[in-house]
Amino acid sequence: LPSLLSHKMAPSSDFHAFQTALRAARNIIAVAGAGLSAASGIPTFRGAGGMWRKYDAMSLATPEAFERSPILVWQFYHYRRETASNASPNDAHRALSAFSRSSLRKQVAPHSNFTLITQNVDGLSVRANQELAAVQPDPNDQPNLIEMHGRLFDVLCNNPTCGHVEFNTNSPICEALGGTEKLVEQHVVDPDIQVKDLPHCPKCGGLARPGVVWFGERPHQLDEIDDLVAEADLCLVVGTSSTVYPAASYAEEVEQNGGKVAVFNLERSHGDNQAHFLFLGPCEETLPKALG
Ligand code: BV8
Ligand code: ZN
Repeated sequence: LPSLLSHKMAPSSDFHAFQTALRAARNIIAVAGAGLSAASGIPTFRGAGGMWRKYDAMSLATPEAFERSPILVWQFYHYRRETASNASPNDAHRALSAFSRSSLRKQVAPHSNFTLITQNVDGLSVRANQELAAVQPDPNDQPNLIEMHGRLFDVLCNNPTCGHVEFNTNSPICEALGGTEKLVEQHVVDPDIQVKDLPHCPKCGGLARPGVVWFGERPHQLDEIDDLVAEADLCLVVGTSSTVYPAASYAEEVEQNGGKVAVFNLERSHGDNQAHFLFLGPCEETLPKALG
C-alpha cells in the first residue's frame, strides 16, 4: 500500500486549477530566489553564467572568507551592489507586489493573507512595493515582505560590540572599490587596495561588512517565518533551485501539513515533483498570468 500512497499525481500546469486553489486559500506564502530577479539582469547563482561558478560565490559568501580576504569579498559585494543598483524590478516582482496588497489580492484570493519570503538581497521586491505604493498609496495596506538573507545595501559594523547598521546605496560604496567590477570577473584582488581603504563604521571606525547573511550565519526572522510556514495552506516557490537551507525546506513542510505548493521555475528544481502545481517558464511571464 505505501507505494500506492506515496505515488503522487504529477504536478498540474493548469492555470485555472491554480486559480481555483488561490480562491480557496487563506494563508499564502511565497519563497523567492535568484530566478525572480533574472529578468532584471541580475545573474543567478547556479544557472549559466551563475555567480557561484563564475566567482565561486559559495566560498566568498562566508565569514571565514571575509576574515581571510576582506578586499576580495568587498570587491565581490561592490560588484553585486553596482549590478543591483543598475537593475529595475520586472513583471514578476510587480505581480508579487500587487498580490501583496490586500485590496488587489482580494479579487483573486478573497479570504487570504500573504507574505513574500525572499532569499534575494538585491532589494528589487522592496523597490517594486515602493513603486506600487507611489501610484496606489494606502497606509493601511502594507505588503508583508521578509528579506531573510539580508540586503546588499545594508552595511554593518564588523565589530560585534558596536552593531552599527546603516542603509547605504552609495555607488561606489568607497573610492577604492570604484571600477573594480572588472577585476571581480577575473577573481583578482586589486593590488592597490588596502584594508584601510575598505568601508569602515562611521561610529567606531571598525571595518564594515555587507549586510547579507553568509553561509553558517542565522537568517533573519526565522521564528516569524516558521510560524508563517506552519500556518500556510498555499506556498508559491518562485525562481529558486531550492538548494539552500532552511529556505529550501519550507515548501516540503507546507506539503506535509496538507497544504498546496506551486513551483514557478524555468526548469525542473529540487522537490518540484511533490508540488501540486508546476509552471515551467520564465516567472516574469508565468507569475503575472497565475496571480492576475
Ligand atoms: C544556516 C546571501 C544555521 C549572500 C545567501 C554545510 C556547511 C555549512 C552550512 C551548511 C552545510 N550544509 C547545509 C548548510 C546550511 C547552509 C546551506 O543550506 N548550504 C547549502 C549550500 C547546502 N545554509 C546556511 O548556512 C544558512 N544558515 O543554516 O544557519 C544557523 C541557525 C541558527 C543559528 C545560527 C546558524 C544561511 C544560508 C544563506 C546564505 N546566503 N545569500 C549573497 O547573496 O551573497 S544564499 C544565496 O544562495 C541566495 O540568497 C539563495 O538563498 C541561494 C541561491 O539560491 P537561489 O536563489 O535558488 O539561486 P540559484 O541560482 O541556485 O537558482 C536560481 C533558480 O532560478 C534556478 O532554479 C533557475 O532555474 C531559476 N530561474 C532562472 N531564471 C528564471 C528562473 N525561474 C523562473 N524564471 C526565470 N526567469
Ligand atoms: Zn562600529
